[in-house]
Amino acid sequence: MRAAWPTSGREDFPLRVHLVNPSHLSFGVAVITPRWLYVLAAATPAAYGDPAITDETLTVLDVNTIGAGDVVGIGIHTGNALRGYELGRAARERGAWVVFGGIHATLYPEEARELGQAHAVVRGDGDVIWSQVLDDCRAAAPRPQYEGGRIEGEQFLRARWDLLPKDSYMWGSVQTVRGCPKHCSFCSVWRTDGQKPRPRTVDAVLQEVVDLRRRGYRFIALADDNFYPVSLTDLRLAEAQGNTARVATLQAIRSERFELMRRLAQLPSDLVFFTQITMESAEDPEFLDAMRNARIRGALIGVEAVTPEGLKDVYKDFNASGEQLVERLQTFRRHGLHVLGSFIFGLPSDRPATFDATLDLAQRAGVTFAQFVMLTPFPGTVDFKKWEDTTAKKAAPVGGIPLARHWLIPQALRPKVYVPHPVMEAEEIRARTQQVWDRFYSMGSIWRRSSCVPGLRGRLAFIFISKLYRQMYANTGIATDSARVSKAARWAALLARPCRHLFTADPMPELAVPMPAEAAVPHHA
Ligand code: B12
Ligand code: SF4
Repeated sequence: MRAAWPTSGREDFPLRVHLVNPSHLSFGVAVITPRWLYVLAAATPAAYGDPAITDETLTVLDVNTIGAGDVVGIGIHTGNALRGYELGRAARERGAWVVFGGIHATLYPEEARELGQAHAVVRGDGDVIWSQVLDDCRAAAPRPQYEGGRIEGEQFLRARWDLLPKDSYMWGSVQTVRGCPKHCSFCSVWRTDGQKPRPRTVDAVLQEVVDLRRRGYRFIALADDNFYPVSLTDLRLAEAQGNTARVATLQAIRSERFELMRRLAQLPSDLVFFTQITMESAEDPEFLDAMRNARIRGALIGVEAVTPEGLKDVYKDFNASGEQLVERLQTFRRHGLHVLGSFIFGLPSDRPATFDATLDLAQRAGVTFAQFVMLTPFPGTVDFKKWEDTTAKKAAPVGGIPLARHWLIPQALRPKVYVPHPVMEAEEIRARTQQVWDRFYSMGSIWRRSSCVPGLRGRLAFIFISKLYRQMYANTGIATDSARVSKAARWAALLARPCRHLFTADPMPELAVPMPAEAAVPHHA
């Protein structure tokens, strides 16, 4: 029987829109709001009513809420595609129109139709095309594929934060720019989102941040591919080439970034932002200072490797290595920015000694948090293509699934390391990676790092958050069997609840959007 619907009363318009973020692990509380759900909710015309939103990182979808003729939108990245397909099949069985979108569906639309039984797949950005898809479903004539494309920054919609469930997330998420001019070999962003930065307008970003703060969110992830889309080197190169048009474009983007940070700085002082940024920004003290003033307190920095050979492996020559790397990472700390260093293990140039060397560098460089991921060939990347052609096509299937479609292999059978290494066995890489996590997040190390926050309460909060981070990312990601994954998930769920309270603030319903810098200056005749 179809479950009762809380926002019924639209008997004249029975079609319901469901948006589902798939996950095979549910924690009850989640760290960051999955932005796409609330952007697609904003793209849903009012005539369809408020969509029913399910984020499975909180709770599993109750398929009984889906009725015949409803539209079920499922967003997938590679890591949750398998669960997404299960949901697609379940929704189709209930007679609903099934629509897939997100980065993985963009790369493999055929797969979503075949395994997820999608009636339609949206490739690229959903903001503009979604209403068309809904109208076609309503007319019982959805097209198999829609091209959402790469829309311009001004077309990005403001997320519907009014639909957020209560007491569920620690951080809000707001995007300020999409696309990244770099071309790292393990990353798909520059290929799917493009290398041309597409910044949103400053006003649109500010309105969303204020909306979230009004609701009591004071921690906000700026969910950008790269918060620093124009480096000083880019500017110097364009100038040296005498390319005045490019210099003007780059300058305009840079100025707008500063304008954004000036306006963020006018917001309440309890706001805390976190973003992702390239290491080159360490050469730009003016930018780092503006970030600090805007209360951008931390950033994920893709360090990836600590040796020049490792950086070459991933086409990231613009990063520093060795002692210069330590110095660059410390620069962020000097400018008041905490670093979440992201390191990759399993690169062809890695050796057993690389693990200790990486841990040692991370500790000496004073990074506040770190993640140690194992090289995974994500579709859409240069690495994937190379791996597919050289290794995957020749490998034996796992559980009947070709290795080149590793995300379709059931979780319990999934290999932990995909790329064969010239000198180390897969298990050695996994075990050494796990050891590095264990040592970086040992109680002693966390306690030492916790001195970066004032007061005993602050230090205790830091310990909680470090342990939560470790449980959510290391233990659920690289544990070798599903029993350990479930245990880690239970621990994470247990830690998550008290952690959430550390992030909340009293709502500020009266908070106004700060005026642009010029307008804020009083004019005297
Ligand atoms: C923020 C972010 C995170 C946050 C996520 C927080 C959260 N709760 O959402 C954190 C830090 C936790 C994270 C973690 C990881 N991430 Co991440 N992340 C991002 C990032 C930078 C932005 C995502 C975002 O919010 N975008 C804004 C929204 C509005 O855009 P969107 O999701 O693309 O949605 C639009 C369209 O895709 C489309 N759409 C999406 N869904 C649907 C559904 C339907 C029905 C329709 C019609 C349209 C549609 O419309 C939307 C609006 O335009 C992206 C980069 C990127 N450019 O996407 C990487 C990215 C998604 N992450 C990636 C990866 C690899 C990871 C990790 C595996 C990293 C790691 N090694 O640990 C983990 C995995 C986490 C997990 N649970 O599995 C990859 C995914 C690659 C792939 N092929 O799947 C990306 C693309 C980055 C990259 N370097 O390649 N990530
Ligand atoms: S890893 Fe970061 S810097 Fe490299 S292309 Fe992807 S988003 Fe850009």
